[in-house]
Amino acid sequence: MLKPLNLRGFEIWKSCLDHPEQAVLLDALRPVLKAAPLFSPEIPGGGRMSVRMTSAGRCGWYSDRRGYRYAESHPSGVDWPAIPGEVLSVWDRVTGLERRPDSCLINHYGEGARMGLHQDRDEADLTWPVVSVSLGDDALFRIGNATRGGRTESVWLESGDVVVMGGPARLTYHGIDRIRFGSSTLLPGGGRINLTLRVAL
Ligand code: MD3
Ligand code: FE
Repeated sequence: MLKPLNLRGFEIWKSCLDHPEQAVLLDALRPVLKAAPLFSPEIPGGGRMSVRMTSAGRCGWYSDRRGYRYAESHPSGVDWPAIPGEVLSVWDRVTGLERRPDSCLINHYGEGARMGLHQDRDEADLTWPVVSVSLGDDALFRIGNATRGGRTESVWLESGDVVVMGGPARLTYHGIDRIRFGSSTLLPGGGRINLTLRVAL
C-alpha cells in the first residue's frame, strides 16, 4: 500500500487489500448476507434501484416511496447483523480514527446495475469521513462537484481499492456509471460488492 491518489479531495488507495484479504472480507460477509439478504430498495419517485443492498451495524440505509433514511432493522424485521471485525479493521487502517462507523452498507452490482449521481447526506453529522471498499468487478466511478452539474472526472475502481471521502469531499456528487461485468473472479456469480462505512447516528 503506497500513498493514496487524490482526486477532488477523494483519497483513493489503489490495491489497498491484496487478494487473500479480499477473500477474507468476502467470507466475513457471507453470514451477514445470509441473515440480512440483499434487496432492491424502492425509490421515492417510483421504481426500484438496480443495485441490490443490505447493511450491517446499528442502523442500515433504507429507501422506500416515503424517502431515504437509516432504519433500525432489515425489511424482514431482523436486526442488522454486526459489522464484521475484518471490515472495521479496514476503517481503522485508512482513517486512524478512534470513532468507528455504526453502519456498513453492502451494495451489490449485477450486470447492468448502476448508481446515478447523488450526495450522501442522510447521516446526522457530515463531518465524519466515509470509507468505500470495492470487491469484484471493476466499476467506473464518477466524481462531480459540491452542487449538481459542472464537469465530472471518472476513475475505474478495482477489487481491493479503498476510497476515503472526508473534509469538503464528503458532500461531493458521485455515482457508478457501469461495471465491467465478469472482469473479476472474486465473486462466484460475477458482479461487484461495495462496502460503504459511515458514522450515521
Ligand atoms: C462520496 N456507493 O452507497 S462508493 C453509496 O460504489 C455509494 O456503491 C457507490 O455512493 C458504490 O452511497 C460509491 C464511494 C462513495 C461512498 C460514499 C460517499 C463516495 C462518496 C460519500 C460522500 C462522498
Ligand atoms: Fe453515495
